[in-house]
Amino acid sequence: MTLLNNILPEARRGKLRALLDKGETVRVLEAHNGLSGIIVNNARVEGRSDELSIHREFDAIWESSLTDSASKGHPDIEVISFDSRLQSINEILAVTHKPIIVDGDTGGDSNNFEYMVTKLERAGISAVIVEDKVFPKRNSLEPGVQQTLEEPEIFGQKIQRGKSVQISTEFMIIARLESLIAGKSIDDALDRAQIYIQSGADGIMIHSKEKSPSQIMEFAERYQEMTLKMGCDIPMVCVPTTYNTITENELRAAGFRIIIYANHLLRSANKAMEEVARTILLNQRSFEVDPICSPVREIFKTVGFLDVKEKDKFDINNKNIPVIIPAAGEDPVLKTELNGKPKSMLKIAGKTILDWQINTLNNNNLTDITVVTGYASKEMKAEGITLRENKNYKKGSELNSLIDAQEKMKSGFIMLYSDILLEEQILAKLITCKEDIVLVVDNTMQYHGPEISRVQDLITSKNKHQLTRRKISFVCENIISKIGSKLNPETATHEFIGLGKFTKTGAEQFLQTYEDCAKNYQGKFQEAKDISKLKFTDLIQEMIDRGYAVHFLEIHKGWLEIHSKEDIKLANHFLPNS
Ligand code: SPV
Ligand code: MG
Repeated sequence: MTLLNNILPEARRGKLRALLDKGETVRVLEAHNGLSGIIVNNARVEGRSDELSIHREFDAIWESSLTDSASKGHPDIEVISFDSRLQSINEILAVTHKPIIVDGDTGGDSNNFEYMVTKLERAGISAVIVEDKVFPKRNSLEPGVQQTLEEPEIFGQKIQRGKSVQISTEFMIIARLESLIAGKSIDDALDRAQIYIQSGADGIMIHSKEKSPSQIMEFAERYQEMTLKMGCDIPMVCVPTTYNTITENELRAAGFRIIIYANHLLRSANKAMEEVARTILLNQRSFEVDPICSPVREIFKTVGFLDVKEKDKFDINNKNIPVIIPAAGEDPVLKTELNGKPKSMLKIAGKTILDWQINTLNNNNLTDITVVTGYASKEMKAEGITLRENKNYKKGSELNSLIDAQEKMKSGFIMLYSDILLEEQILAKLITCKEDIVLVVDNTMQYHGPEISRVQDLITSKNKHQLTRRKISFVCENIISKIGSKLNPETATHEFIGLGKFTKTGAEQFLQTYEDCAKNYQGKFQEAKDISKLKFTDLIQEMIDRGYAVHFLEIHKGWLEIHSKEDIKLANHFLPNS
């Protein structure tokens, strides 16, 4: 259900009359449930056709008895109860804002019809079309069906009774002439039209199942002469299902004011569904039907699920902190393995690094993921993420890519390097940390010593690390005093794993420090040879130097980084093949 089309009954009901009063010809399309209602409501074509600029929409929705019954698997013989019809009508009302014309069938007897009018008017329906057949009617389109017409005086009284119970001046009761369907003459139809107008009908619908529009056109001409003589202007309605080569302009010229396409969304859906069912049976899989199916995401968009996803991000209970993965750089070491692709696209145990990361993040309910691309950005592919391109990735470092996504930082964020794989519990722990800036660091080096074979981002804990067996503390002492790749491994206490969390305040402090450095400094800065090459760890060190508290979350193993062929081998060994 989309909330975007929400409208109150009072605001919708009068829209049909207003259009007619403005002299517009009202174009109407059938809907039989909420989804088809949204489609009618939102459909539009814009652009140029035959040198003319066009903007077209449907003006109103037809709630058809044929398609409502058919979508419930029933014939159109008034066997679907009014309550069930009302259920479908309510579904459509809930997701649309355009005026709705309800197909009231025969309306039952006059008492039944009074209840129908009351309920429809209260719900915000603009008009009901009621046909002059005897209950229970048969659909009008099938040849060889016996059609029994009501006595015109009795039907006229039904219209009067309906008009007598409506409260607003906006609601319309349109009388539908079935003379031509029942094989009677145009004269019969005109005589009936006169009686129905005198009974208070707000509109007259003439129905025909001929392939040619000639009957309808003759009726229209004579109807206009008749109403002119009667001194009234009662709009004429048509349903060009069988005589469908005639254009809207021609019908308009003939005096029709409401044109109803009465069943086309259900018929098209039926055809597509049959084809899809047969094609799956033939191929014993669904791949072949994809081109004739809407993508699931399109349905999500139509029914408002994507709006819900957006709103969830700002929900007070939401722990869905935006995640930024700077992944723009070109990897100099794994060139052969990558074959022109970004490192995130490297496959480990059957899945790309990025897909592993998305999986881990999603399993922690982190779904707002932005990946900043640069090198071979067109090759970066994954579902359920937002991609941003940092065109200047060659000039800066991963910090520039991170800053590129700064609009995602406003309410706090998580930063994850693009080449690390980690166990889910590490993120789960990080999410619960309350401090403004928390970096995840590994303490393995305290047991095995530093690795000299590779460049590591190291940290030194502010409080001297004690290698005692047991320790307890009620104040958070995990504060970083030094961070960088050039720290003395002998005095460093931990390795930074490339994962950190910033609250709203932490993000503000981070961005302010960055802006100040970028604006006011030049040349060598922290470990960077030039301020333009400032790395994430350099900026963090600068923040520490300026007095901001940068905390760490200590872990022991549970993560891997992919920097070399050996790392790939190790990761393939540890991760389950997917
Ligand atoms: C409907 O759509 O249910 C109609 C129009 O009443 S018709 O099916 O042509 O009778
Ligand atoms: Mg009908």
